[in-house]
Amino acid sequence: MRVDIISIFPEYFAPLDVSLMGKARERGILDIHLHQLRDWTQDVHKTVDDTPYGGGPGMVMKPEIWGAAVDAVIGEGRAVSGEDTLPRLIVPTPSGRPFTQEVALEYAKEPWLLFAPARYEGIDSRVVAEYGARLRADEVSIGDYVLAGGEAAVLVMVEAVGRLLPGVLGNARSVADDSFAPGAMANLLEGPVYTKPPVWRGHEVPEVLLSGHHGRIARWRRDEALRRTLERRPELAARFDPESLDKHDRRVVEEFGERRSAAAPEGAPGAAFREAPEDVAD
Ligand code: JAH
Repeated sequence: MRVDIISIFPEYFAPLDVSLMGKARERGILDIHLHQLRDWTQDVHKTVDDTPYGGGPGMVMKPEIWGAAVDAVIGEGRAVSGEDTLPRLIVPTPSGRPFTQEVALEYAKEPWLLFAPARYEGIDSRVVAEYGARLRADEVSIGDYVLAGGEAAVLVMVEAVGRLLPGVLGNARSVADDSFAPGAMANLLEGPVYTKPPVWRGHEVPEVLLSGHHGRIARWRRDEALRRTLERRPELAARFDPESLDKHDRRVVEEFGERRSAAAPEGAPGAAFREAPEDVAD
């Protein structure tokens, strides 16, 4: 996969030389091209921003600079990747569509991604309007918080997508077992994990994991994943597909609900939030 990143801080992406992403690049699975946005400015000050129309605080990134940069990168890549190849354009912004494991899987199928992280108050909205009509352009959010710029969000997305590319993870570790992966793990958090020693500072590893009984271990892990999801992410648990819950799963969900109602009566603070999972688990 080819990945281009246009930023006023290309040095921000040094972490992509490290660990799994560094290996993927050495192996040629991930071909990352960094570009300095200021290379496409025309003035001595290399200005990339201007005051917002309509007033208000902060500065907005100028459309002409981004237009020249994106055009140049598209032209450069087409020469390499083939005449009719266009990248998927991805612009991180807190007002974007949520970036999820599903989106990561979709991006992992693309031959070419072009990331455009902004600084200041963002990029003039006509840039996404322009490229949205010429290629697929997505404004995406990695979570409900505001960063100082889109670069950190690009690092997150490149890592989430990069680890899904064939040959990046060893065969031993399947992405199908990830939390949020479609199928058996859809909407399920992973449960607790342990390694040696069997007792550490008085904390024991759950006995079932030492039993060697693979069936019981798999069942215990699924119970823990269900309970943890109900506890920490009731809005995910509310989307458990009843079809994907077996009899034992349904009992785990039911018992969790009973313990909850016993601990705090209906109407207690937070009751609505807590009881969301019961809507579908019945
Ligand atoms: C902040 C440009 N979803 C996280 C996220 C993504 C991008 C930005 N902030 C948060 C951001 C300032 C300028 C983008």
